[in-house]
Amino acid sequence: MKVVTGVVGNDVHVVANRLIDISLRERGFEVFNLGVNTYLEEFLDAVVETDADVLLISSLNGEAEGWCRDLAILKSRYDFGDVVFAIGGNLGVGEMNPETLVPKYRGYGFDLVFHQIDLNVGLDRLEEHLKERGK
Ligand code: B12
Repeated sequence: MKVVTGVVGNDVHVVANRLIDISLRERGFEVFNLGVNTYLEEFLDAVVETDADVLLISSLNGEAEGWCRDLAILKSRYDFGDVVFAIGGNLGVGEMNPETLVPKYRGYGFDLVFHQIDLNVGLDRLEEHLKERGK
């Protein structure tokens, strides 16, 4: 299964991105890692070009909201079929409440939202979600 991943916007925090790359490969995914400082449009282009099953975005510096709020608009411009859209890391500034953050990101068009969630817990949930979708 193919996954496009990277860190959104003007975010240079690269360590998590390396760990995500390694962890996804160990779980058997084919990984297209766009690295840090990646714009939402570039992620969506890569999903189309690679025919990916999953887009997994990271954000660590707290600015994802600004970079991701147009996801639904961009998604409406192309038929992404059953691509799973996931985001994780530090999705707000400071210790923001997941009860407000998660619905907000779901409203932007993300299927899975992992605010300050352990990477392996998140990847387990991603795999469960893919199974539920029959993938
Ligand atoms: C190292 C570091 C930097 C380095 C980055 C170097 C580099 N090239 O990577 C430098 C000094 C450049 C930096 C800069 C900044 N940083 Co900084 N940085 C850190 C620090 C100390 C460690 C980050 C790290 O590598 N952690 C190790 C990795 C393994 O852990 P992680 O990043 O948390 O990722 C894990 C999880 O988040 C999760 N995860 C991540 N993505 C995803 C995705 C999914 C789907 C899932 C399931 C899980 C998941 O899994 C990862 C692995 O366990 C943290 C504080 C901290 N102790 O975490 C602050 C921190 C991330 N930085 C912060 C900030 C604010 C900044 C700056 C804005 C500071 C400034 N005013 O300039 C700038 C932003 C620069 C930019 N344009 O992005 C804040 C973010 C606050 C927030 N979001 O609420 C933090 C939390 C510090 C703080 N407590 O305030 N930073």
